[in-house]
Amino acid sequence: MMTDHVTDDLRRRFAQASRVAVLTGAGISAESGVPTFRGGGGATIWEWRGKPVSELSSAELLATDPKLVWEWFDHRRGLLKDVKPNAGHLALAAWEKRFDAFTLVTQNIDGLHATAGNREVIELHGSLLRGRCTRCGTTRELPPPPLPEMPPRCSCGGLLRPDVVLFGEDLPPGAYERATDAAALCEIFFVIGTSAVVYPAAYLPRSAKLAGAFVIEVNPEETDITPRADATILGKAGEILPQFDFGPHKA
Ligand code: BJW
Ligand code: ZN
Repeated sequence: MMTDHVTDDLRRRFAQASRVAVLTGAGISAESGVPTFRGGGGATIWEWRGKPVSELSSAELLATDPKLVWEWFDHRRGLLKDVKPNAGHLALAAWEKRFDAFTLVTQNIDGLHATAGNREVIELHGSLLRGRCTRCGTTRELPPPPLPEMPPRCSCGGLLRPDVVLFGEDLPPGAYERATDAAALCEIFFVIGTSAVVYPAAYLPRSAKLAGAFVIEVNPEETDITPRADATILGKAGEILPQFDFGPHKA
């Protein structure tokens, strides 16, 4: 089913559910002004300093030119400086309070779900706001950009790397497992603002569907998930998500 607004049937299902899981991607932050990776109408980062994102965010480049990779991430952190959560993020923060079981899984590294008020966020691809020591493994909050030291170091003397998951790297321990558990147990699975081409995140809506969840996609464009979703709402997250309300079924 394809629609451009939240229908009464979707609103009723939502109001009656008690277990909800959500997967978000770059599209949810688009209305806050954060560029997406692969289209969707707004600003999109394809390349920076003449290199494509796939090369910049790669383990190969990190091994050969960590300074350049840090400059790329520092540039991205600079873009986030004045960015605020939008109505889509805020709706998800309200959902967390409301449902008996609510799991928010994000591919985003911008930290905006936490800023919006979600207390538990499974960050599949890590965070732009943290570094991780390549010697002792400690993660630490980074100072605001620009970084004074490039590449930055841990107090143990080891080099820090961005605490993000680059192509070909494993996801943070346990993160994907917790996400698949939520996908298997939920009644409604939302896929919001993701092109769903990056794995293993893109398996989550598929596994939720196989486990019997009702899958609702929110995206201004059709994606690979659209033919598999029970409903696709063609629209912007910040406009669509606040249209879901909880109805009278719970006090
Ligand atoms: C709106 C909107 C609005 C606009 N409202 N919506 C199985 C099959 C095939 C390949 C693989 C596979 N398993 C693993 C792979 C390899 C690889 C992969 O998936 N490659 C594919 C690209 C082919 N995956 C990996 O390497 C992963 N690791 C892994 O699997 O480890 C195990 C392993 C190790 C070694 C060997 C083999 C296996 C790791 C993936 C890490 C991805 N990292 C990135 C970069 C992070 C750092 C950085 O930011 O630079 O994460 S890639 C990039 O894409 C970023 C994103 O999180 C990710 C997903 O993008 P997302 O969020 O979907 O954004 P967009 O831009 O694509 O889409 C935006 C959407 O929003 C659009 O649809 C718009 O329409 C929509 N939109 N405005 C709502 N207002
Ligand atoms: Zn260290």
